[in-house]
Amino acid sequence: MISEIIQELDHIKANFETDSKGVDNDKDLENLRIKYMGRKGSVTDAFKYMGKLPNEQKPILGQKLNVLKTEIQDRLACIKQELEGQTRQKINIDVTLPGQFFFLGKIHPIMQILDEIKAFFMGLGFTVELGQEAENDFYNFEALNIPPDHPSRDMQDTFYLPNDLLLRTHTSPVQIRTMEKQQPPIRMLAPGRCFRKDTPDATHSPMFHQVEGLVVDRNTSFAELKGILLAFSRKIFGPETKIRFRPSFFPFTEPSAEVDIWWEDEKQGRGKWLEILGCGMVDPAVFEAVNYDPEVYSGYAFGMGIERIAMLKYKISDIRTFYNNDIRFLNQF
Ligand code: 2NL
Repeated sequence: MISEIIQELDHIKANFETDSKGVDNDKDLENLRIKYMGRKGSVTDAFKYMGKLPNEQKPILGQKLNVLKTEIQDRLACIKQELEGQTRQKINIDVTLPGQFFFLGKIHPIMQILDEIKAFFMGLGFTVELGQEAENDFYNFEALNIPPDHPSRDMQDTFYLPNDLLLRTHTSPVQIRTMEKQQPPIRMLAPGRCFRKDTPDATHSPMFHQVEGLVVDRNTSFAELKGILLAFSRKIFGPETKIRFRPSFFPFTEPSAEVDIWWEDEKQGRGKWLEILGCGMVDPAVFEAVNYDPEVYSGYAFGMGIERIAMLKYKISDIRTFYNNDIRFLNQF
C-alpha cells in the first residue's frame, strides 16, 4: 500500500515538472498553483492517503508529503521571480540618459593639512595622542610652568567651566598626561581643538586647531629640533622653503624660538618673513611636574595653529571661512 502511494507522489512531481515548463505568464502560473496546491490540487489531495495508513507508517508518508509540498512551493516562488524579472526587462530603459548627479563629500581643508602634518611626523616615529577638551588648571597651566598671574589664565582669555574645569587653551595637557602615563623615550604628536576667548576677526576664532609635538629622550638637542622643523617646513611649503629661528619666550620651554618662513609674493615681487610655529627645549620645571628627572632626560617641543598653516599654504585671508560650511569655499581644496 505505502509503496504505491510513494509511487503516486513521484508521479505528481514528474507531472508538475512537465506542466511548469510551459509557464510564461502570471495566469498560467496561478493555474499551475491551483492544479497542485489548490484546495482540490494533487498535493492537497495526496494528504488524504494519511488517513488510510496504519499509525506506524504515517510518519514516513508525512515526511515525503512535506518534502513534495515544499519543493513545489519553492519552484512556484522561483517561477514567480523569473516572471517578475522578465516584466522588469520589458520596461524600456533609455541607457543613454545622463546619470543622476549627486554631491560627493570632501575632507575639510583643516583636516587635509592635519593629515599631511601627521604623515610627516609619523614617518619619523611619532605617535598621535588625543586627549580631552575640558581640562583642569593643573594640566592646562600649572604643569606647564605657567604662573598663577599669567595673562592667559585671565577670565577674559580662558573659558572657565563649572567644577574647576576649563576648555583647554592649547593641546599641551595631552603631552602632560602622556608623560604621566609613560616613561621616556617619547615622540608624540597632539592634534586637536583648542579654545580661547577671542573676538572673532580675520585671524582669530574662539575655537581653533593646534598640533603640538614633543620628544623626550636622554640626548636630545636644539640642533635636532631645527633639523626636524626644517624638513617639516619643506614638506608642507615646498623643497626650496627657507626658514629662520627667532628667539622668543614660552613658560614651558627654555630656550624658546619662533620659526618664520620666507614668503615670496608672486604678485608684489617681494618677500617677507611669516611666523609658522613656536618651539623650544622643554623647561626642567615641566619635567618635575611629571616626575621625570631633568638631570637624566631632556626634550624639545613645538606647537602650531593648523588654521594658520592652512591659511598660508592655501592663501586664505579670513579664518572664519573655515567654519562657515560654505560648499563653494570647501570645494576649492
Ligand atoms: C605656539 C607655541 C609651543 C610647546 C608649544 C610644549 C608642551 C610641553 C612642554 C613644552 Cl608638554 N612645550 N609645547 C612648546 C613650544 C611652543 O607652541 O606658538 N603654538 C601655536
